[in-house]
Amino acid sequence: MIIRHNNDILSSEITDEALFNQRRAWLKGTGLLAAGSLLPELGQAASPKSPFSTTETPNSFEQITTYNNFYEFGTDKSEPAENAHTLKTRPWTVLIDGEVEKPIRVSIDDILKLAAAEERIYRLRCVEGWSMVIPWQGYSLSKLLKLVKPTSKAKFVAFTTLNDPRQMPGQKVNVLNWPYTEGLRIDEAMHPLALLCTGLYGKPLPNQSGAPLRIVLPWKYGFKSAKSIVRIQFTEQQPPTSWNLAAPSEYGFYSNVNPKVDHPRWSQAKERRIGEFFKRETLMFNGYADQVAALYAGMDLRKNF
Ligand SMILES: Nc1nc2c(c(=O)[nH]1)N[C@H]1C(S)=C(S)[C@@H](COP(=O)(O)O)O[C@H]1N2
Ligand SMILES: [Mo]
Repeated sequence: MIIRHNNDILSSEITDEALFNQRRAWLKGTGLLAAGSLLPELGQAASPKSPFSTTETPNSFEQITTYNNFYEFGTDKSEPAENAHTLKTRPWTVLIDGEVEKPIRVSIDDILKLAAAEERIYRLRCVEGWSMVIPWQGYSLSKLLKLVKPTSKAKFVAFTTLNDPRQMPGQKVNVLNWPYTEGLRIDEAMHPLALLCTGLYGKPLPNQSGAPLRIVLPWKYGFKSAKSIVRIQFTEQQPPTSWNLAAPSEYGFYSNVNPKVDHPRWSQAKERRIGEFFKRETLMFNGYADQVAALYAGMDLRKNF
């Protein structure tokens, strides 16, 4: 049953990916892609393409959905794809509360209706030293956050993943503090690059990728991009985060991609793109220095790693 289910998904996705790449190749040929014009219609993949997108060639759907970090479904890269079918993504609500005038609970269907999804092709740079290029779908996180009025005390935003060991068997193992939590400063969360992500390759997010919604912060190491979020909390104090709690000297609160600040156990100067053999140079803020460096003006990035 499970195997057949996976095969069904794969065959349809491969077709979409082939069309997606054909469409990109054709657009490049006509010069339309460089001009940044809207993509021609092609089912769900026909969302407008963001000016924030990288022009690098995306990894394949197969690579993106079979090489994952999602410890709630196991710590091996292949385990989320094998195990995440137990996650139930409907009904699904997100509680937005904390330092806000009026807390709200929104359903995933209302979140999907709130704004039109666009395609954002972002590099994802994992702190472990590998990277991928992924055509995400979604809209700026700020659009959802603006639904509530934060009080004057609010300085940070905390994100919490679902906590349910029956659906997420990896939570029975104490590798991290469950539920998975992450956090951002408000100005980081409101930055237009911060993506509220509901799909990839023009399809709803596969479970192993963080269905039904996750965030993607392309200028930060991958672990800041929390998956399967059920709660967004405005806080006065910097919120605790799972990786920082697990190893505070290795994983800081900011975790901006920075080739000049090494992890205590390895260099961050280079990365291996999944599917490639030779390493590439890692770019400051993962290539988004022009857009985000101002957020950290005057900060010692060695101390605030
Ligand atoms: N809830 C949750 N979110 C998570 C993780 C996790 O284990 N649990 N892993 C993080 C890490 S380390 C990375 S690199 C990215 C991986 O995203 P991907 O599998 O979609 O490439 O998800 C991040 N979000
Ligand atoms: Mo990661």
